[in-house]
Amino acid sequence: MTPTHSVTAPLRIDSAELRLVRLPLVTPFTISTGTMVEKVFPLLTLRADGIEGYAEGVMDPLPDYLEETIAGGMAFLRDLILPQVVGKTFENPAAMDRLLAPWRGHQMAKAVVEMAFWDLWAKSLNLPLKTVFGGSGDKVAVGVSLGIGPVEETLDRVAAHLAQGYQRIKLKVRPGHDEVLVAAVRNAFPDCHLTVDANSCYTLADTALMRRLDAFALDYIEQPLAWDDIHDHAVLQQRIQTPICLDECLRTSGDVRKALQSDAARVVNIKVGRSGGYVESLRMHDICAAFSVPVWCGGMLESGIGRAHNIHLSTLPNFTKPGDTSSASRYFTRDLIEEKLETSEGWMPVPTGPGIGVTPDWEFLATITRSTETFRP
Ligand code: OSB
Ligand code: MG
Repeated sequence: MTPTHSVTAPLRIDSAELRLVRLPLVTPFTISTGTMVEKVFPLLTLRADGIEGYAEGVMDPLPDYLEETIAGGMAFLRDLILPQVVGKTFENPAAMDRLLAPWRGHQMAKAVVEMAFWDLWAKSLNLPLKTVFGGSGDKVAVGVSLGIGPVEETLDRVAAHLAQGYQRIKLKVRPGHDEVLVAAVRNAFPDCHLTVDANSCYTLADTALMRRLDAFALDYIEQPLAWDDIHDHAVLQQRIQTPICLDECLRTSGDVRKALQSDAARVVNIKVGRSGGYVESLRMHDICAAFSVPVWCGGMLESGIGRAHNIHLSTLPNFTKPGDTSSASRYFTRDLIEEKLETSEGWMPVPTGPGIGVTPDWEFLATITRSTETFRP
C-alpha cells in the first residue's frame, strides 16, 4: 500500500510574534545576587499551517544570573534570528538548531526560538512534546526553592511545603545567611531532602565553611563558586563530602562534559531555557547518564508557558531528582495560561494534549503585554 501522506511534513514559519510580558510575583524572591519582585520576560509565538508554538525567555533585566539580558536577547531575536526564521521551511527541530548554531553564546535567546519550534513541531504531529523527544510518564517529582528570608519565617515555609508533600527543600544562601540557617532547618527536619543554592556567592577562600556544611547531610550544594568557573568547583569537590551540583556553569553540553570529566559536579541542574533549547539539553542529559550523574530540572520563576516546557523536559529517564517546577500559584496570583499547573503530594502532572499542552489566556495576556513585534517574510 502506498501511503497517501507523509507522517511528518516540513514546517514553513508563516509569522512570528515577540512580546515583552510582565507578571507580578506573589512574594519577592531573594537570592544572593538580588531580589525579584516581578517576572519580566520575552514571549515568542511561531505560526505555521494554522498552528502556534510558544516559549518564553529566562533572561533577566540585568546580567546578574548569567550575562544575557532581556534587552540583549530581544535585539538578537529581532535583528538577527526572527527575520531568518519567518518564511523559511524547517524539516525538523535539528534544522532549527543548524540555523542557530553559528552564533556564539546567546543560549537563552536561542532557546526561546528552539523551544517554540519544538512545541509547534509536536503539535504538527499531534503528539505531546515529551513523546517527541523520548520522555514518558504522566507526572514529575518536584521540590521547592525558598528565597532568602528570616530564619524563623523560613522554618515555617519549610514546614508548610513539606506538609504539601514537596519532595525536596532548596534553601537560597549567601554569606552570613548560610550555616545557621541550614543548621536550624536540618535540626527541625532531620529527614527531609535538603539542598542549598549559593548562586555563585562564595570562593575557594570559603572552603572551611563548605566543609562545615558536610555535617548537615545535604543532597548537594548548588553552584557555590563563580558562574563561569568549572575548574574551581573541581578543586572544591576534592575538599568536601557533599556533592556539588552545577547550574550557572552549564550552558552547553561541552560545559557538562568538562564538568563531569573533571569531577566538578556530581549532580546536574538542567534548565532548557538556559541551555540553547532541547537539542542541547538532551545532549546534556545523555552525557550525565553516561557518567552515572543524576540530573534534575531547574527553574527561573517561569510563567505557565516555560513551566509546561520544564515539566515535559523532566520526563526524560535520567531526571531522577526532584525539580524546581513547583505549583504556579506559589509564584503568581494569576498565570497567563488557561490551565492550572499545580502539584499534588510533590508530583506535577504532565499537561496532556499536543505540544506543551497549555493554552495562553489571550485576554489576560493583553493586559500584561508591554510591547509586541510581528515578523513576516
Ligand atoms: O539558581 O535556580 C536558580 C530563580 C531565579 C534565578 C535562578 C534560580 C532560581 C531558583 C528558583 O532557584 C527556581 C524556581 O522556583 O523556578
Ligand atoms: Mg541555581
